[in-house]
Amino acid sequence: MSANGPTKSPERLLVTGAAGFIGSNLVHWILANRPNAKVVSLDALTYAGNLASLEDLRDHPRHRFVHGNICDDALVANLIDDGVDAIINLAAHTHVDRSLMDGDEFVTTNVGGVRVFADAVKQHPEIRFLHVSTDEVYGSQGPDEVATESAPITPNNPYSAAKAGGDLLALAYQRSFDLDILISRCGNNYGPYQYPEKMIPLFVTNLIDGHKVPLYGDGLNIREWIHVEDHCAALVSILERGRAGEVYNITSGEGLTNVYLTESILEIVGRDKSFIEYVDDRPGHDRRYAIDSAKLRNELGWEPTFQFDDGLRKTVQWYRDNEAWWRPIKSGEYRDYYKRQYEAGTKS
Ligand code: NAD
Ligand code: TDX
Repeated sequence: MSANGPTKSPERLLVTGAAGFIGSNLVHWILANRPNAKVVSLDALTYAGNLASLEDLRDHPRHRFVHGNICDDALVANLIDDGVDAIINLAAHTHVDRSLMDGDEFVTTNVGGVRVFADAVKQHPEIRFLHVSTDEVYGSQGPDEVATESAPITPNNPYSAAKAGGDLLALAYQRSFDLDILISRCGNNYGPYQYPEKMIPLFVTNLIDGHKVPLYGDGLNIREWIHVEDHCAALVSILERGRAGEVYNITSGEGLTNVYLTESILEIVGRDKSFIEYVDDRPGHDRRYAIDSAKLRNELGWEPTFQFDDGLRKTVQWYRDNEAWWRPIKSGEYRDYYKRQYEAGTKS
């Protein structure tokens, strides 16, 4: 691959965080849409990693699952020695509320894990490394602000600060050693296989079971929501045609308040507003995320395909049809779902 981007689709891919929400969707997307691609899925199977999300790929001839940690230099080196053209790094600790309780694993994986791959591609500069990041690194935007890729990095919670650290480290290695490293930054994803601690699957599954939904603060925080399949298509475009050293924002541009989103979910599931329970706000809760994806759209021709209302209906239906996927999760750790929020004592 040249510094101007690969000349053809990379065929031997290492996808990390592949048993998580976006990772499992991405592995399915690649195997379905890139008939020559072979995928090695690496995942530590933390609480958020679920092999059930890859179950149908168990005997797939172009897929192999490896249980392991991205912070393990020797394991990563061995996987690379097996033959890898490109790495897509999604492995991370991802839940903001958890990062507020204990930031340790966030720094270890979200910063330290990126260092492992940066050093690995320093030894193998022929490998393209796409590091998957988030709009949260730009911090909260004012009412009329929209962050482009050159906006200041001003994260406000331990999760996003650790993601920002990983981004900066990846970019520093790219510049220092002229490596084939790129970064994507996406808004909030929704769709199948999302762990029911995140807002949409938490609210949908609570409402299916007749439980209330905990809305933080005044509910007027704004997030831009994108269907996970649109994110996957964008990642593959960036991997195949993005320019080394560049950052690409990914967004649908559909910014919604949490109240609007909650009422949309209530309507689809068939519950009234009495199912909303306003609870204490998340500490440091970013008011509004808004990013500009003109670079991705103009340079690589990517466009989202899902219209939010339709994508949300399909997603609710997926959780209705796949109780066998989420019930085991909720019946254990999430039995007392919102009482656990801020169990470290920050919630009054
Ligand atoms: P997720 O929590 O559902 O999945 C993360 C996966 O990473 C899990 O399977 C977990 O087991 C694995 N993992 C964690 N630490 C690991 C380690 N040290 N080694 C190997 N595997 C490890 O998260 P997600 O929502 O699928 O997010 C994936 C990536 O996309 C993250 O990097 C996240 O920052 C980024 N992102 C997510 C969103 C979103 O809305 N979900 C938006 C933008 C960017
Ligand atoms: O119970 C809840 N009640 C509530 O009001 C939860 C879990 C969330 N919220 C609010 C907080 C946010 O304003 O809903 C919004 C969305 O919350 P999350 O689903 O936790 O997502 P967010 O904090 O925005 O971060 C997500 O998007 C960016 C992902 O978790 C990150 O991994 C990604 O980088």
